[in-house]
Amino acid sequence: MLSRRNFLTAAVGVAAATGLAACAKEDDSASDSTSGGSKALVLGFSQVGSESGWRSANTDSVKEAAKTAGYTLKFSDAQQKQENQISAIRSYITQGVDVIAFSPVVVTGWDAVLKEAKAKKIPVVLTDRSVETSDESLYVTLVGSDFTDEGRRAAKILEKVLEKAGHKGAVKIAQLEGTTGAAPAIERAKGFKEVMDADHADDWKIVVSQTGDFTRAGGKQVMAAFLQSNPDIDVLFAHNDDMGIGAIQAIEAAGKKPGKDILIVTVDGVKDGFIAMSEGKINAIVECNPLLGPQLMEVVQKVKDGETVERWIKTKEGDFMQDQAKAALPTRKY
Ligand code: GZL
Repeated sequence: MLSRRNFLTAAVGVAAATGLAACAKEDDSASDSTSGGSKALVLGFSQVGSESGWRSANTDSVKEAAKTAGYTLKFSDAQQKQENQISAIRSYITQGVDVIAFSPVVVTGWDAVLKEAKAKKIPVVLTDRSVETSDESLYVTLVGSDFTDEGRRAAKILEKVLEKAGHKGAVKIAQLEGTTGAAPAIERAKGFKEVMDADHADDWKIVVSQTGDFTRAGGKQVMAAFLQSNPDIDVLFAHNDDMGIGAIQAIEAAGKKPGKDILIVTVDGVKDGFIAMSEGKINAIVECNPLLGPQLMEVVQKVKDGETVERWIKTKEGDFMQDQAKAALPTRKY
C-alpha cells in the first residue's frame, strides 16, 4: 500500500504528448472546464476494447462519472491488444497525467510500463481486471469484482437450474472461456472448477472448453464446433452473456432448443442477456457489475490526494434465475 510520501503530487510540466499507439482509438473526452479556477484532475484511462455489452456499459460509466466529477479524462480503446494499452499508458506518463487507471486485457506483461509510471510518481489504479506482478507497489488498488467467486456462484446456480429442469445423473458441460490470459477467464474457470471438484466430482464433467474471446462471434463459432464434436452436451457455462448469446445462435442452427436441450448459465447480466433469459434461452445469469465509474472516480481523487485506500474495492452484484428475468428487465441499468 502506498501512502502520501511515496507519491508526491508533482505537477509535471510536460511538453505536448506523443501520440497514442497506432490503431488504438483515442478520445480526449476531456471535460476541459476547470471547477472554480483550480486545475481539473487529469485521469488517463486505457480501456480493454469494445468486445462486449459489458465493456460498452463500463466505458459509458467511466466517461459519465469523469464528467460528473469534473475531471479531464484522456481515454483510449486498446481494441483488446496489450501493446495498445502499454502505448496508451506511456502516452499518459509523457503527458504527466495526475492518475492512470486501466483494465488490463491480460494479467501478465505490465511490470515494465508500471515501473515507468512509478518512476514519474504517477499513481496507477486497476479497474475491472487485475494483474500478476512481483512488485505490489506498482498499483495502488483494484476496483472490481471477485471473478473466482463469480465462477463459484455460476456452479452453485447451475445446481438450481439442473434441479428445476429435472436433470438426473451425469452432466456433460461445455465451457466457453473468456479471453485467454485475462483475469475473468482464469478466475471464473477456477471458481467453477472448485465447486465442481468439491461437490460434483462424480456427476459433472467439463467435456470441452475453449476461448470465445468474450465476443458473440467467438461464442457462436466455438459453440458450433463444440456441437460437432460433442452433440450430447447437457450444459453450457459461458464466461459472459455475449458468448452465450452467440452460442444460442449456433445451438438453434443445430436444431436444438437453448435453455431446454442445452441448459445455459452465463456471467455479466447485460440487457441482452436478460432478454434471452426472459425468452427462456438462458437459464441463469451471474451478475458482474460494469458500472464502476462512480467508485473509480472517488478512489482516483483519494489516490491523488495521497489518502490511503483499500487494496481491493469489490463491486456488489447478484444472481438471477430465469423466472426473475421479466421483472428485473425494466430495472436493468446496462
Ligand atoms: C469482467 C470483464 C469481462 C466481462 C466481459 O469484469 O472484464 O470482460 O465479463 C468483458 O463481458 O468482455
